[in-house]
Amino acid sequence: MRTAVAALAFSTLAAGHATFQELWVAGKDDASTCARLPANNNPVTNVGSNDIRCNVGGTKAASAKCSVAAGDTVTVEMHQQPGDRDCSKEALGGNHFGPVIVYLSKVADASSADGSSSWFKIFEDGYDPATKTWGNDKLNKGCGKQDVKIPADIAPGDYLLRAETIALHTASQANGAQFYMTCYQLTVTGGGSANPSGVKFPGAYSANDPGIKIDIWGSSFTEYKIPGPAVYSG
Ligand SMILES: [Cu+2]
Repeated sequence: MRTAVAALAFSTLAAGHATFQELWVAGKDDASTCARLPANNNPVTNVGSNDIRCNVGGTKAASAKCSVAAGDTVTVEMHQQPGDRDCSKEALGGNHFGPVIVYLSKVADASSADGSSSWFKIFEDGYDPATKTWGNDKLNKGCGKQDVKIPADIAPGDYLLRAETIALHTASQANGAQFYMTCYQLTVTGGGSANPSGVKFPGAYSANDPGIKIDIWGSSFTEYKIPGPAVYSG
């Protein structure tokens, strides 16, 4: 949400909205080859919908799976418009403040998995009250990119990686939080035998979670509780 005038002017263009659309593996740009690109850049707002798994259109297979060694770092990349990686533009538009969260789910085949399997969290960045910085402020400063370490001890095989940011600027209203997520198709090599327990989508989030229904603008806002389970770091 921007000013009223801007909101009117840009309402049909979904101003500020964005999608995670590229993936880097250990510093190599795999572009969008393994990203299940969402149908558009609008948010999901119903945490009880299956769209909360991999976004609208997110059951459609990507063209490939990205191969990543357990213990390596991947980088998810978000932009407002498909294929527009211009670093002078904000990744997610003004005021869409909120956390960045990343999950993995072990699946039989990352090309056909529907996201109904269980998800464990491998990264989260919420809000730093000392600097008043949100996780997605860092996306905006860093050309839409967020580094995430794949745990070194997880079992090899196919996974879906679910990258998410939640915009909280209107989250004081019921169902006002905006969820932006993309699933990436991975094949993890090496690793160990860990198979971390996880959560289901829908189910992991409730519309009334303190990190989902929240007024981030009021004077009572001082800290932020990131929704979902604890991070599994291996
Ligand atoms: Cu918005």
